[in-house]
Amino acid sequence: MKKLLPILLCFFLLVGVFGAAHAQFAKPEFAVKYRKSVMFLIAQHFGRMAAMVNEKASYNKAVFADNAMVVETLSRLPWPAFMVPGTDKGDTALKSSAFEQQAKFSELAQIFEKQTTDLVIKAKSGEFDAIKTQFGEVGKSCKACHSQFRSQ
Ligand code: ASC
Repeated sequence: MKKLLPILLCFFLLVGVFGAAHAQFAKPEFAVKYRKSVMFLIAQHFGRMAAMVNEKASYNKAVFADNAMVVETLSRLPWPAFMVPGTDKGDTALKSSAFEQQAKFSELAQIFEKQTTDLVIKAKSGEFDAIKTQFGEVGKSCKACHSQFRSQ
């Protein structure tokens, strides 16, 4: 047992480091489904805000803020699901380069998260011009990651 202990410790440490992302999903396909589901929801709520920003729907402070809070919450969710080995193949737009540039990937993810938090702050102020500007910043942070790591 004394000899086994360091081996076991090493094993759990390695699983902890490399297995962290995919340990959250029973199957790799679930990770793909999970991140697509989150991105679908983000796009739905982003679209509802876009309609108000583009004056295709009337601006309602509470409704806008609710959507902004939903996007802020969702923005925290999908990242581990992108880092599951092997899920850059098949029915996904994820570029393999995301695995090689994990630091860049997570930097862009964190910028997006921060921009969504700033949008919530602006949304609660109800200042439409500031909201519009910040909504644009959120959009830019979506694009920055998509243009680098999404193939379509
Ligand atoms: C969306 C969506 C994107 C982003 C992007 C923001 O709703 O599907 O890819 O927003 O257009 O710039």
